[in-house]
Amino acid sequence: SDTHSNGDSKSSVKLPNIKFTKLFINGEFVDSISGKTFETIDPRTEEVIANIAEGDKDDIDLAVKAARAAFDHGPWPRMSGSERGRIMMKFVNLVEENIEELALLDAIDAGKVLTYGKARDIPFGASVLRYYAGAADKIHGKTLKMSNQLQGYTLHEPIGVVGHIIPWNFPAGMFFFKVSPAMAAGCTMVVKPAEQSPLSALYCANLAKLAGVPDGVINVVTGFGPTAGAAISSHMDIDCVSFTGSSEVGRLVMQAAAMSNLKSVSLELGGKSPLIVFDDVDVDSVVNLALLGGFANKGEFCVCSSRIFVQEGIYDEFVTKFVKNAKNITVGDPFDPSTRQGPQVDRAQYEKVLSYIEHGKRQGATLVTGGKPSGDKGLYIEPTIFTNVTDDMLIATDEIFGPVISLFKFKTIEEAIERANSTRYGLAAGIATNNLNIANTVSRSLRAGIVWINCYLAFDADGPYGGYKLSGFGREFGMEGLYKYLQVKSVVTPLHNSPW
Ligand code: TXE
Repeated sequence: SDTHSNGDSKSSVKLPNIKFTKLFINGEFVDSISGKTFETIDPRTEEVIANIAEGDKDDIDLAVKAARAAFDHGPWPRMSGSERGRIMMKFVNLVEENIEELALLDAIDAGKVLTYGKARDIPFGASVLRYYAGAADKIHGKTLKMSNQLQGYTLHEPIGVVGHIIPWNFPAGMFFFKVSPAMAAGCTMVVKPAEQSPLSALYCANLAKLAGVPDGVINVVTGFGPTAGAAISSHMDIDCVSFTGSSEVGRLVMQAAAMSNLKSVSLELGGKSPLIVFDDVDVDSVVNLALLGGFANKGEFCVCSSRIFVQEGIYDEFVTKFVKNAKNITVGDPFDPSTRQGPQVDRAQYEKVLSYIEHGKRQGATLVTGGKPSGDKGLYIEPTIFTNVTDDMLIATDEIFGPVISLFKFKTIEEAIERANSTRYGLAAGIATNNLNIANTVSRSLRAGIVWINCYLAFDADGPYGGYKLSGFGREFGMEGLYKYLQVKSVVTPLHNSPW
């Protein structure tokens, strides 16, 4: 198609230099104990980018030992918050000097559009690290005026050794979302990047070392979910696991945590987020918002507005404009500056998306644009839109995690709220209206962890977000994002004349 860019300017494309392919344990890059490696694949071509050390249970054990020693005896949890913050700021500065390199790694490893990586993903990851660097010396408890002539205070202590299991849709960004609050809290950690996209986390580990983060504070073990990932969730010496990924694996993680040492768990899982468009809006601008919300990062975004509800008065106009603009999205090589949508991350995801498209057609939805692979090689899929979708079709109920949007027509506010909420998930939602009362009423009624009014994907390091229902629990960003890495201890003392 004329909107597929093949990256013909290949000779001028700068590809990343792959420097780090080994596990990062106790401040050193090491081979896996088994000596095994796995291939990480370039989704533009399905060719091998590099062989990566394949960590499994034994390597996780080694990394946990390093993290435990750094927690029990190392300087990190013992230094003042401001000292930790100072080291984290050095880390941020290095990240900001390496924005291009990190964006290049995520582009080749996960098919993420380079220009967006440089302008948005990596700078946002850095802003999260900077936010928590600034929070590190603002962690404090309360004084408690108790009954019975007692007084108390609370101490907020780091929870201990944290396991972070991260997905592939925002490899570098997610690394910072996870490690930053845990670092500020004074925790030490083991990070397991997704097997599809291990490169940027290893690169970040090296930046942490250069910034002076003590050995053992951040360990990165690359490997597969059922081996390295499961070794984290079932580990007896990890105090907290923070997971982002599928709801299915989220259940396994929680089960393993329960059956091992009852480590605390936070889960950021899938979504099927609604965007509700009321008929008082300026259609052109909301069409652009909806394109962003629905197709950003090729739909590989847990908060994607994959269900768009449009009020009947503007429905036809909205559909026409939305489809026209979706057709203009340039799909192609993520290194090409004209590209807006890169390839799906791997063959499994690509096939999952195409099979949902088939379901949609088979169940009787109307395919209005897209619906098939884009280009003749690589894992590209055309931006796809369905209308005449009923709320119970698979394309309306399941997280597709690809560039596939369903459009629905609604009449009343009540109907919109009810249908928007009729999902197993509850991660994000959007409302487009100029009516303040409608915006406030609907935002209160939606069962979702973040509601965007007249914007979408408007994330900020200061704004907590996370799941309701099957989208998980626990919050990321903001001070709420820090609390899961802290234990609260009450210290109680009698006053003079206390019966104690
Ligand atoms: O996820 P997995 P997959 C959704 C999205 C996608 C689907 C499947 O719908 O299509 O999940 O993607 C590790 N114990 N999201 O299969 O398997 C794994 O190695 C411990 C939404 O890639 O959940 C990786 O590091 N860990 C999402 C991480 O879990 C295990 C982002 C996520 O992979 C494990 C990604 C196990 N038994 C997918 N099995 C979001 N919320 O943004 C796997 N892992």
